[in-house]
Amino acid sequence: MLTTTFTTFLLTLSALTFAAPTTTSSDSKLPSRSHHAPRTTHTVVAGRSGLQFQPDNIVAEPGSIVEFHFLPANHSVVESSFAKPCQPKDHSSFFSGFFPVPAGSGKQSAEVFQIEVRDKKPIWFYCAQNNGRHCQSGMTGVINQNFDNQAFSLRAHKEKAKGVEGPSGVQANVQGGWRIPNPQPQAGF
Ligand SMILES: *[C@@H]1O[C@H](CO)[C@@H](O)[C@H](O)[C@H]1NC(C)=O
Ligand SMILES: [Cu+2]
Repeated sequence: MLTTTFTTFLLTLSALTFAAPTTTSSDSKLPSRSHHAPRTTHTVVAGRSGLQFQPDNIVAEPGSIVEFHFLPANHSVVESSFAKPCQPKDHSSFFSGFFPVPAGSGKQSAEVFQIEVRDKKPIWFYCAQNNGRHCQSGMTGVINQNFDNQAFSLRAHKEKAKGVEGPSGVQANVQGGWRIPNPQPQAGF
């Protein structure tokens, strides 16, 4: 009798375990989306047609996602300020890490880096690859530029970046976003 009850208990337990919702590893790194409408995702490609992000001037609503894809050879994305290109804005600036992709492979990185846009303030970013001085050579961009003030335009920022003499800075660790398996490996080609 006792054994039967115990067996029933175990069966119930395993049924419950089975019924528990499963999450994929990529979902588990993202904030819960269950009570929101699907988010808009803006795709940005690093390294297509040379040292640039495409697009490099993005308008994105708060709550949307910007998803960086990386083509050959070895790019990254870091948040900077307008005034100091090629350097992390502060200790909390996002950093994707580097994405080495063999040149001529016809592929993009197996992972992407996503950030969430939290408000309408401009977000400046650059690639921190010093081998070839990517930031100084044009690999900078902005989300939600202030179009009313040309003193703070992407063009003005790129001019400043050209003049940066020292190397670009990185953060110690990947932070400020989600490095996840590439959900759209054809995006950007
Ligand atoms: C990619 O670039 C980073 C930064 O320059 C470097 O540390 C890393 O070794 C590079 N990886 C490859 C595979 O070239
Ligand atoms: Cu780069």
